[in-house]
Amino acid sequence: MPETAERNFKAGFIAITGPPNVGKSTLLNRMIGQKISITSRKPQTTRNRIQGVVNRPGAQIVFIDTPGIHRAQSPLNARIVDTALSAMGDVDIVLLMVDASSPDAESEALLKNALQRQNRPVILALNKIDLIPRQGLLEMIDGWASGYPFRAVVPISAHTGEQVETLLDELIKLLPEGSAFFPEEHLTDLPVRFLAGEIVREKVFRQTGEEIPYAVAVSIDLFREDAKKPGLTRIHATIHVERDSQKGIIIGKQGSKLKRIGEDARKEIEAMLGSHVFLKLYVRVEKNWSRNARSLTKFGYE
Ligand SMILES: Nc1nc2c(ncn2[C@@H]2O[C@H](COP(=O)(O)OP(=O)(O)OP(=O)(O)O)[C@@H](O)[C@H]2O)c(=O)[nH]1
Ligand SMILES: [Mg+2]
Repeated sequence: MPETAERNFKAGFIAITGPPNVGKSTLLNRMIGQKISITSRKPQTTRNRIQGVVNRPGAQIVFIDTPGIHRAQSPLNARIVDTALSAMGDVDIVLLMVDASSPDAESEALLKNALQRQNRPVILALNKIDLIPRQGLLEMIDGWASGYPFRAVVPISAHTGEQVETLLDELIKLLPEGSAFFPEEHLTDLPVRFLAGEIVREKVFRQTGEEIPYAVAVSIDLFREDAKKPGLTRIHATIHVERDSQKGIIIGKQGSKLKRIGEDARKEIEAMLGSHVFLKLYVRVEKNWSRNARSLTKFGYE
């Protein structure tokens, strides 16, 4: 009998949900031990469901990292929030994460509301405890625990890793018994082509100011191994923006910004693929794509 079919083995699906920017993707990457979900200081970095598989002795957890829940104003954000809310419907357990160092009352209220409408067990993670004094922590835990019947409340730091294994233990306790869904080496169901596009989008998020990231979508137009040079992958990606002025900002003075974005992305894609990469970036204006239903679908925001 394979190890994963042992009696008492536990396996199940857990959605990581919470307001934007609280550290959901950082936690997923830390638990997996590899970066599969892009992160940045800006809210609304994650736009799709990102599936990542975590194996521990006796258990396999399939995590679904989701976009941050907030009161969406734009059509793009409305789709993104729908994606996040619907992920909660398909899982065994919900992991709600909030930022202990910076409460977001409006999004937290939205989330409590959404949680009350479904009857899945919920565990609360209070993240970023590395940023706050320890004295207030107990009071904060009590405050949250009195407002909702969480199955556990665990203060953590996704950044330093503090208490992350404790959180995993609490989650595993609630998992249903069953055999593993995936072989151990399977970390994600995301194709490398999608991940490459996400890495480019992350570099744009990290290297541009306030408004640009939200106007950006990335498509991969070519992704193939060079026929003449084994070990070299050729990738062409297009950064779509909404206006000419945004195109100028992404390209930068004499192409300097685009060059930096390309270099950073290439290094990370090379590490992911374990091969050399030739990355060619294009910038294209697609007027108001984020308000257009067809463009949203085209760029993968279902
Ligand atoms: N100090 C500190 N920073 C953290 C911690 N966890 C995440 N961060 C930072 O918080 C920012 C947001 O992290 P993300 O993981 O992108 O947050 P998210 O919840 O996935 O955000 P969205 O996808 O936009 O909803 C990044 O700059 C992270 O480095 C933590 O435990 N401590
Ligand atoms: Mg995220």
